[in-house]
Amino acid sequence: MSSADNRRNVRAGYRNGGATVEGLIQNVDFSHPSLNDSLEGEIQAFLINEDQLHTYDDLTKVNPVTPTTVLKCLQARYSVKVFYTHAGCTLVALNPFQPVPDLYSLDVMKEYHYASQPQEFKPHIFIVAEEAYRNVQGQLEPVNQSLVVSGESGAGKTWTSRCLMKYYATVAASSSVMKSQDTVERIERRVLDSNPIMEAFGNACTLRNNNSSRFGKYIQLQLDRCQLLVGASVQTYLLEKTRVTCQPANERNFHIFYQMMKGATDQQRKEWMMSQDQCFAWLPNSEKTVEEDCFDETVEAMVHLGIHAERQQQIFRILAGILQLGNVSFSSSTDESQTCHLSEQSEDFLQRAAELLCVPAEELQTCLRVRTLKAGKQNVLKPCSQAECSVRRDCLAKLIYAQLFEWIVTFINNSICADKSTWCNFIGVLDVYGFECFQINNLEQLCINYANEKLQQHFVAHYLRAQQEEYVSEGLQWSFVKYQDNQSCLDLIEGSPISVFSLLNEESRLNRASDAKMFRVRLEKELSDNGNISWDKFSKVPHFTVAHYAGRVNYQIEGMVEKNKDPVPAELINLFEKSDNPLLQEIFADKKTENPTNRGLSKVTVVSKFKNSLENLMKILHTTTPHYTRCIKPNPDCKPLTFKKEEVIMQLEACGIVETIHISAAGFPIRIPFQSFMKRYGLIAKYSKLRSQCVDLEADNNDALQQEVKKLLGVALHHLSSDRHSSLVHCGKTKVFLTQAMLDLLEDQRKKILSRCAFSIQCCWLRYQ
Ligand code: AOV
Ligand code: MG
Repeated sequence: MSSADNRRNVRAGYRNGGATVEGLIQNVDFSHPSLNDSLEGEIQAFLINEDQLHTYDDLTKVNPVTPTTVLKCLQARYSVKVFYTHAGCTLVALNPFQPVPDLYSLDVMKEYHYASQPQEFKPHIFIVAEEAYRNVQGQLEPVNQSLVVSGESGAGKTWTSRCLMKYYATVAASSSVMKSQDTVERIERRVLDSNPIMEAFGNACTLRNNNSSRFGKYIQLQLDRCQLLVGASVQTYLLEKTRVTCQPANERNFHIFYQMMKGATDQQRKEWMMSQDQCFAWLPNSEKTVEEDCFDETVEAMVHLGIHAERQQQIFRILAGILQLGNVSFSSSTDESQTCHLSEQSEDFLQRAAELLCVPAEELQTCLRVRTLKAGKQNVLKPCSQAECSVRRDCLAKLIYAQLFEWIVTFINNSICADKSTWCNFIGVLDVYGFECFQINNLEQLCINYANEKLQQHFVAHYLRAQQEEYVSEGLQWSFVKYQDNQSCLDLIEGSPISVFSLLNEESRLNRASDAKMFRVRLEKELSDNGNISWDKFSKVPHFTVAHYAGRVNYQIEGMVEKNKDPVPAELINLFEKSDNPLLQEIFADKKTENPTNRGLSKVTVVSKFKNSLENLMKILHTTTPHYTRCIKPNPDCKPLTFKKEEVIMQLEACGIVETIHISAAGFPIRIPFQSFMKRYGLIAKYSKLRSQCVDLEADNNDALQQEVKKLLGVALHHLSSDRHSSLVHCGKTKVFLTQAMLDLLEDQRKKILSRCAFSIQCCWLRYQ
């Protein structure tokens, strides 16, 4: 092409599409030296070198990949205070158990957010955050994202989720927010403030974690067309409400009660009838102080979210009422009627509870002590035994607390959720309770561990299985990496027709007197051929053991059926919907609509409800692009900077990290359909000096497209041997499969062409003028 032609084309370029660089370069010929020679260094195999282990920021670079080498690498990094490491598609986060100065500062956020290639920076949770954020907009098409944070109890999931939310509240906020640290406000502020409230009401100090989440949550951060955060919505999962009335040894009740005890003013104490030296049966270990005992922060967050002072008073009076109720005890009667009485001092506590909960004391007492049975059209009153009275008292407290929690979550949602017309995509952050195995485990742990099995299955299905199956269906040469599939454990727990849940539900419906015994007998009889369940034949305590992906857990059967039924006496609902506390009235009115039979028994069992809510969650997750972060707890005692190999290796093995690394290392994590691929990278062939290889961007059928893609790849990789091609990129039947190195290479070439074009145009333009 003559330079005059060239100048003409430049002029035409300006006229036809001068607004974009690509418009400018139409038909302009640029000959330039070979585009790339930088790749060689990037793709060399890393052989294990012990001194350098801490420098490997992606475990796929460790060679060979074995549990031992991976462990060594993580340990080496931990010892030099590097807490994040990539493992292919997953990010491994080791818990430092101490604040790490400046790791999460505004400056660091900016660094990752404004980087052209954040992946080139040190591994960090902000890389995952930024990747999801850029994905929403989509190089190819916008798609919702999910950040799935998993790991055992105390591993750092909630901490990580908070970091993620803070990141988005900063980078996705209006531009002024990026300027200084503490100006996160308006909707961003409210979204962040939902955390301290939900944690105050839903977290507690357990043996594993001083701030253990006792509920699961999935928060969807809503983004508008400009990628700005305009709102959020929270979905919560099964609050462990038994904790209100029964705290395992050396554990505590929910934080909010201790916050009130410690943070109330004298005036508030008086109003809530709690003197400083009063002991509450349901507040064990109150001498223990944890970081989360921060009443002012909770109240401040409530104010920001719009829970006004009067409402707050109603909430705190309800909580104070629950504490008084916990001090009410019953003694059995010696007379014939078998009614039981309030034990000494309990009169006082009951009076106070009634006053705080705004119901008549007499009626409250009757509700706790007398059951109303329906006999035809008549009501028959039946006095309760001592044990029954206690059960009714506990049931009332749990019901009030759970309803209050639900009310708070709904309030938060009303306060932070944006109008559907204002947002178009979301980034979901999932933080559920981690895998738990205590000395005594019951229905709560079964549900928690079941939720973790579900998440593991999502990971296995999405990543380990789907990725490999796609390779095969696209005709790639691939030998399957074996991985631990947890389907059989899930079948055991939730499958049909017979599973632990189905038998539990059946026993709950049958309402037999000796349900624990019967449940155990049926489990043994009907599930004995499932390899994931076993029994210790010599144990006297009815139990069963489940082999979960993360370890074996012994579940106690006693009490399980009753917990699953979760009965609510109708008398209690009737009494509380008449309470003079407007909030109680409201939440009990809701309960009544939910339970219109008025028989007091919830028709839906706890496990059925939980299973449904998890299935809905999985459906949402399947429609999003997931990003996985695996939090690892480096030692069981939550000690700062302490790395216990046995602990870590168990967690790595349980979540299949080694298999993930194998698949990631050998695989092609990026896949782009032919058409989209040509659209983005076609110009590499078009403006290459290898003119003979110029590709046809208009190819319209799949075979032709495949041919053009192959040509394009030939151009992009012309300086590499064909062996190298196959380790970097594969042309499937409908998609191109790429490694990150290959994607970087293509992006690099594309960028070089575009900038060279821009430069040449400028030169031509100047000459032309
Ligand atoms: P979890 O959410 O995974 O457990 P958390 O997120 O509550 O665990 O973490 C436990 C504790 O570890 C936190 O309270 C912090 O003290 C500390 N921690 C975690 N991550 C970091 C970090 N990146 N930097 C500093 N400290 C950290 V549970 O909810 O129990 O499953 O039910
Ligand atoms: Mg947590």
